[in-house]
Amino acid sequence: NKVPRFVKDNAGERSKPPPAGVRCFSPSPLSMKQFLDFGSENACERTSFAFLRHEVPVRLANIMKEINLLPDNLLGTPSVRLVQSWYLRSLQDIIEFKDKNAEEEKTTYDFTDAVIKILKRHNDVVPTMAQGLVEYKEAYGTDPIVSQNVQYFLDRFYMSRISIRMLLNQHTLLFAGKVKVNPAHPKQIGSIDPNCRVKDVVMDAYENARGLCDRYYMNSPELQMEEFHDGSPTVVYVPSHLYHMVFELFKNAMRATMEKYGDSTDYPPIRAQIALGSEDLTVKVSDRGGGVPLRKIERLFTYTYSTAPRPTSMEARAAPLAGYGYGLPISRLYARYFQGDLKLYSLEGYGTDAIIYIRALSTESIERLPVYNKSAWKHYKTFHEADDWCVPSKEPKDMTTYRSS
Ligand code: W6P
Repeated sequence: NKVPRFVKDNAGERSKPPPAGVRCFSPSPLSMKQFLDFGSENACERTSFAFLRHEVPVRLANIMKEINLLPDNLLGTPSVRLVQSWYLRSLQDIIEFKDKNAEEEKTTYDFTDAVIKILKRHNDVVPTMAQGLVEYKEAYGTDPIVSQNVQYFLDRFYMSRISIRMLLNQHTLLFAGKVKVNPAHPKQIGSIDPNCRVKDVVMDAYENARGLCDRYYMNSPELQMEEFHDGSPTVVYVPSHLYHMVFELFKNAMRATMEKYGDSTDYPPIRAQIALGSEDLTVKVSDRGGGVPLRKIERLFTYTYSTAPRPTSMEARAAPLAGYGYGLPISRLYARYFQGDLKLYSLEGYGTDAIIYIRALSTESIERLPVYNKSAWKHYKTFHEADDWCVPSKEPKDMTTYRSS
């Protein structure tokens, strides 16, 4: 074992549990309707500014408390330190506006400027955190307890990031230009489409995944699209989030199909089904790429499992469908962000169904946000005892012991 290189012991400070019930510092989840209201006629930049100058520091501070609970050796890696410094900077940048006069044009102008700077500063958080995990693994190897804590942390950390970027991005799209309408998407309210045609997004993602597949494998599976309704279902949703999810699913489905059928001339098509019910809008992407055994499904969503040194060679970069990376776990967070989910069901030896669940009703599409409290704190601090299920043994107990004669 190597000498720990990045240890800094501030565990005394960090082991204090959080105070109970300080509600004004808990994040406030927004509904789709509230997001749309910020973009409506009677809402203005000042309203958005007043909300964000409180809410953004709250969301930043909540997740910063959790960063501080990471194991010393991980928190001490240069990459995690760097990410931590970005969060501190951005928190300071926003807190600057605490006592500024919202009626002055300069204030709101400077604020929008600060928001843009923050979005840029945090652009590379995901690859940088991944690099931190690589640095940790190289120095200390892998450990199931740390891996479990990292999974818990990164799901919350990336969800927090998605939510903060959503807030900041809406503000810039609505108020950074002279007009509220986005010329590329005139019917959207910022990044939200009140009439998002799911089929169009699915088709677009398929075509783009297919382009990558064709380049890499010189061929690609067809798409078989099925809808079960007259007229194409629409939802109030963020099309770019839906695109991100289905694009990821198509890449995986195509890779599995191409790898299984190798050089054959035709491939089983990928099927996409879209269904709308009273509660759910469901998108199912099915492939016949041979499937994944149940034992290995969870790994597809595990950050520590998917963490490999970043491709540096041109060859590795050119492989567009290679490596699961963080695509699936982050896609699942996008689905969960507005109270949906993403699940994989596989039939090993045959193929895989990947299902995205989206809330059909915009009144139910409310941000799902992590909050730092005692229960979260316990997740990091709990001493992990032995599992309460037996370990299956390959060598069964010698049953002769129990012979009656
Ligand atoms: C596979 C593995 C996978 C992950 C996600 C989506 C589809 C598929 N197909 O074989």
